[in-house]
Amino acid sequence: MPDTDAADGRLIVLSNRLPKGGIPAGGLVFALHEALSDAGGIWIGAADPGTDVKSGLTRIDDGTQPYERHTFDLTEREHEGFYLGYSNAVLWPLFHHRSDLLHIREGDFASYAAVNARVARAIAGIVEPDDVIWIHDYHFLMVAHELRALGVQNRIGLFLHIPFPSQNEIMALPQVALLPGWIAAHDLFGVQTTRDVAAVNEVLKVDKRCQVLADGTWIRDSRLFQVRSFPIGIDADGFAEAARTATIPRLTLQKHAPLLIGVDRLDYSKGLVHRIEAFGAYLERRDPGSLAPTFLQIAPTSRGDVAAYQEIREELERAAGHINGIYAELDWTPVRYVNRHIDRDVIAGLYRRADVALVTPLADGMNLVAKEFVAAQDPEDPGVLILSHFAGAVEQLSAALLVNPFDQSSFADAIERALTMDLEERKERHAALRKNVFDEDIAWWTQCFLDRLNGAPRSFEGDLKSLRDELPA
Ligand code: ADQ
Repeated sequence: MPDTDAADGRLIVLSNRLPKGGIPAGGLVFALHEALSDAGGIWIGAADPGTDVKSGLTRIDDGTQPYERHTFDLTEREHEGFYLGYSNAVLWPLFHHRSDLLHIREGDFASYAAVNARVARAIAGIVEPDDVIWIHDYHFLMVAHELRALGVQNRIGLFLHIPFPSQNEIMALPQVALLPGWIAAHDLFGVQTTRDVAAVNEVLKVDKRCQVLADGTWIRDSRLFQVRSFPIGIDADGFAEAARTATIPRLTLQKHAPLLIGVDRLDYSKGLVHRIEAFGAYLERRDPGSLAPTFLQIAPTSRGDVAAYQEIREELERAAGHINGIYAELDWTPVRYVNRHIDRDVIAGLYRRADVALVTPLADGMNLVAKEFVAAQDPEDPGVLILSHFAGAVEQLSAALLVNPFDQSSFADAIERALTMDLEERKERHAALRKNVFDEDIAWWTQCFLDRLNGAPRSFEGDLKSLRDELPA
């Protein structure tokens, strides 16, 4: 059999962002913090861009955590080319099915490749034989490939937080021919959903050097690697507790008026304009004698220096203003749009206060807001989750009211149904959703990924036929 011994060395985590102060409760950062606290190890992330760049790592030496934290430097130009350019104006739109927003500029890929290579050299300089390397997201698709070129043999896993595009869409990436080699450099390439696994497999099938074995393991140039889905979860217990105990500001709604909520980074993938327009379509048909609903959309600006993000912000403001212009009364503002970061506990309390959540992205790797909303509800009187078919969360949360955000009329139907759903149906749907959110939480996700990475079959030097005979079918 190929060597499948679990490594018991340190964990080395690479993510673009590194928490520099305290560790926020809940969420991915908290999960990685827990995993590192258990295994011991090193967390590596980008420093703020500057002009002076060192090639190695700089340790943040504040002694607050039971593991090491290191940053790598980025020049202003690398921030522009690697981060704003190739990562967020090429990979992000392409992987979210928005090739119309692709902004391919000369030099950005060179910057991405240079940063990935420098980070790989820095990791190669500190890695010890038993260490396990866990890379996060689309910013670092080439790091494992660079590490292998430097002779690093350690187990390397990558988790992609965003969706994977179709074979047809990926053809718009100038570096498409290199992609199978980047993927194959990992022992484990993790994605959010089974449909992402299928999409990665389509891309690998086109590569003549890749072959798939009966159990789904891939082999390329004698290297074995796996592509698997690991739907990310949340700290469900922590979130539920925060929701129960949160103090939220007074919302000054009309008495008994229903509250709908949306919480998203201000990103074109989140479907914010479609959502507001669907709410407008619902208002148009609603019985004027019924209680006046308010839709609270919390959407802090993100990546504000990428052009497409400035545009979506303007579109959202226009759409919200338009609906309010038609329907607002002296004592009723139908759409409330809050463009700022809100404390997690207040968000938790708002979810619990809300009657309906609109989680309706046009494309999303998972969408944690859907799970947070479910965890925050009172099981005896739960709110209704309206969830887009295009959120990765739909594979687990099929008991939500599912919508196609592009179809305004059926979206408005779903809002009407959510606002009028009886308690029995709300409880039934919520119980199914809740079970999933609590069973498959963030600790479950971390464990699944690391167990699979530690047990992944390694590179195989023998002949392919005997390998096929040995692997389980
Ligand atoms: P994101 O695109 O950032 O993450 P999401 O999964 O929705 O999307 O997570 C957003 C988080 O930010 C949630 O925890 C939410 O509560 C919080 N948040 C949003 N708006 C906020 C505000 N105004 N104030 C405070 N907090 C706010 C990427 C992928 C997702 C994937 C995650 C994790 O795009 O598909 O689910 O990674 O893998």
